[in-house]
Amino acid sequence: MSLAIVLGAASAATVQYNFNITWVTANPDGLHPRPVIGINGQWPPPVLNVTRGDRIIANVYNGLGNQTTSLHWHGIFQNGTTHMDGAPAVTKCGIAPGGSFTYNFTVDQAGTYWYHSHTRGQYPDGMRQALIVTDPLNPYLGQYDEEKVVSLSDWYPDQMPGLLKRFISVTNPTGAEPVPNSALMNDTQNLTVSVYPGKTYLIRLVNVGAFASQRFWIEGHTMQIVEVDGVWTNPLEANMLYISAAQRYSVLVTMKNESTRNYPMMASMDTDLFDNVPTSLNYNVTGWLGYNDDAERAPAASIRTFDTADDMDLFPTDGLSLYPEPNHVITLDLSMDNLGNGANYAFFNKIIYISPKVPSLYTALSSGPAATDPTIYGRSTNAFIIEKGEIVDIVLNNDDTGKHPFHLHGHGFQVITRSADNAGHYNASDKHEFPPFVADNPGIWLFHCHLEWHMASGLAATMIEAPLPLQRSLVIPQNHYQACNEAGTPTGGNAAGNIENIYDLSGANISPTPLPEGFTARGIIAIVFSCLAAILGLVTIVWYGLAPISGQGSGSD
Ligand SMILES: *[C@@H]1O[C@H](CO)[C@@H](O)[C@H](O)[C@H]1NC(C)=O
Ligand SMILES: *[C@@H]1O[C@H](CO)[C@@H](O)[C@H](O)[C@H]1NC(C)=O
Ligand SMILES: *[C@@H]1O[C@H](CO)[C@@H](O)[C@H](O)[C@H]1NC(C)=O
Ligand SMILES: *[C@@H]1O[C@H](CO)[C@@H](O)[C@H](O)[C@H]1NC(C)=O
Ligand SMILES: *[C@@H]1O[C@H](CO)[C@@H](O)[C@H](O)[C@H]1NC(C)=O
Ligand SMILES: *[C@@H]1O[C@H](CO)[C@@H](O)[C@H](O)[C@H]1NC(C)=O
Ligand SMILES: [Cu+2]
Repeated sequence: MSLAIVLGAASAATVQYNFNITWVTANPDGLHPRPVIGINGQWPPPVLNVTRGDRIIANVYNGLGNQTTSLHWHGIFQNGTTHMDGAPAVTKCGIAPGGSFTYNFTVDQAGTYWYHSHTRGQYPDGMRQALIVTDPLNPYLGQYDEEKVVSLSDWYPDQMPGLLKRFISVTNPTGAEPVPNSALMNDTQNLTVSVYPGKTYLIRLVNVGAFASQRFWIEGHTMQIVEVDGVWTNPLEANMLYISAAQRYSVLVTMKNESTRNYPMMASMDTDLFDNVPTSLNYNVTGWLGYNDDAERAPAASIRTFDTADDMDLFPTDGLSLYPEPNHVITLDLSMDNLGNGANYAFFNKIIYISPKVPSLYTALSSGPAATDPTIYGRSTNAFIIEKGEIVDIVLNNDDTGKHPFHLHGHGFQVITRSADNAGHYNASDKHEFPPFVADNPGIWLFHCHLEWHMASGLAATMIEAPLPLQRSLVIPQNHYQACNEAGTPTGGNAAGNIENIYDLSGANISPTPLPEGFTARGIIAIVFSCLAAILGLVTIVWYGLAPISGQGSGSD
C-alpha cells in the first residue's frame, strides 16, 4: 500500500487545458439542429482524464459573444481552493464575453465526476461532460479489462434563456417544468459500444441532464455497482439503476462468452417528474453492446415495471464510520409557491435564492469580523455560518410533491436513512434521518437542487464555512479580480456591495414581493387561464377571419 502511495505521488502531474468556449451547431437527437455550447469548436465537449493527485490548470476563454460563463468541477471538493469551485456569485465572478479565467487546483479524490457551466441555465445548452479521475489505489484494479464512459441526458430543442423566461413567468403559475424532447446516451442515440466476449468492463455512467432522472439497464447482463458519486462501494448486484440529474455510478459488467448477437442498453427518463407527457415524446434511448458488427441491433424488449437498485443499500469500501453526533443542525423546508409577480418559485424556509451583487466569498474576505454574521451575505443567499470542525446535519423536509436531487459543493455527505414517501417532517426524537458532513474545508459552498429549473427558481442555500480562517489562508489570484472588472461586478463589501457600513444592505438584489394578502396561487391560476382562454379565443377568431375563403381544405382534419 505504501508503495502505491509513493507511486501515486510520484506520478502526480500538471494537466493543462486551453478551452475556447463558443457556440457550435449540433443535432444529437436527430430532430433539430440547434446552437449548443462547445469547447474549441467541438461538441460534445471532451471527456477529461486525470489521475488522483494531479493539478488541473484550465485556461478558459469565453468566446460565446453573448453570454457570461463559468466552469464548475462537480464533486471535486476544492480543499483549500474554494475560489476555484466555479460558482458565479458564490466564489467568483462570471467570465464576461471576451474574458478569460484560469482554474488551478489539485484533485485529491478519485472516481467519476463531471464539469459543467454553473452560470444560470447554461449547462443544458451543452456545456457539460464527464471528468474521470483514475485511482492508483483502485480496489477493483485487476477485476476488469477496460473502462467505458457513457453519459445520459435529457435534451431540449430550444435554448435555455427563452425556456427559463417562460418557465418563471405569470403564464406558468403552476411552475410546470419544460419537458425535454428526447433522451440521449453519450450525447447521441443508437450508440454502439464495441465489446469483446468474456471481457469485463467498468462502465462509468454520468447523468449530465438538466431535469430527468434516468433508469438504465442492459438486456441479458447484470451489473455490479462499485462506485457512486466518487465513492468506491462494496459490489452491489443490480439489474437496473436509477440515476438522478448530476448523479454518477460505476458498474462492472462481464460480457457473454459468445458473440452471436448484440444487446440493447437502455435509458428511460422518469416521466413522473414531467407535468405532462406529450404522446409524441420518446422518453427512451437505445444503445447496444456491440459484440458483432454483422448481427442486427434489435430493438429493446418492453419492460413492464422498473426494478431499480436503491443507493441506500450501498456501503463504502473504505469502511468510513458514522460521524459523531452533530454540533450543528440546519433544517431546510422545501416548498414551491407563487410570488406577487404571479410566477412560481422554489423555496428553502420561505426564501428563494437570488444572486448577491458581490460573490459571497468576496464578502467573507472583505468584511473582517463581520464575516460570521449571516445577514451581510444578504437574506436571499440563504446563508448559514458553519464553524471549522463542526459536524453538520442537514435536515431536508420536502413539502413539495416532486423528487429533488441535492448537491452540496465542497463536501461529501453520509446519507444515513431516508424517509418513506409522504412521511412528513423529520422528527428530532427519531434517530438520524439526514446527511451529516464534517466542516473540514473552509470555503463558500452552495447546497442546491440539481434540477436546473429549480436552481433557477431559487432552490439553493449558501454554506459559509469557517470564514475567519478563510480570511487568513486564502489568496485570490489577480485574474479572478480581473474577471470581475470585465463583468462589472464589485469584489468587496456586503451582498449589496456596501463597504462603508457592512450592515447596510440597501440596494441588495431582492426577491419579488410575496402574493398580496388574501390572494392565492389558485386565484392566479384561475385568472391566468381565463385570460389565456380569452386571448386564444381572440387569436382563433382573428385567424379564421384572416383565412382565405376557399371551397375546401382548411379545417378538414
Ligand atoms: C435512432 O434510431 C431511431 C430508430 O431507427 C430513429 O428514429 C432515430 O432518429 C435515431 N436517432 C438518431 C440520433 O439518429
Ligand atoms: C497554480 O497554483 C500553484 C499553487 O498555488 C502555483 O504555484 C502555480 O503558479 C499556479 N499556476 C498557474 C498557472 O496559475
Ligand atoms: C462517449 O463520448 C465521449 C465524448 O464524446 C467519448 O470520449 C467516449 O469514448 C464515448 N463513450 C463510448 C462508450 O463510446
Ligand atoms: C465464460 O467462459 C469462462 C471461461 O471458460 C467461464 O469461467 C465463464 O463462466 C463463462 N461465462 C459465462 C457467462 O458463461
Ligand atoms: C420506453 O421503455 C419502457 C420500458 O421498456 C416501455 O414500457 C415504454 O413503452 C417505452 N416508451 C416508449 C415511448 O417507447
Ligand atoms: C415525534 O416522535 C415522538 C416519538 O415517536 C412522538 O411522541 C411525537 O409525537 C412526534 N412528534 C411529532 C411532531 O410528530
Ligand atoms: Cu428540485
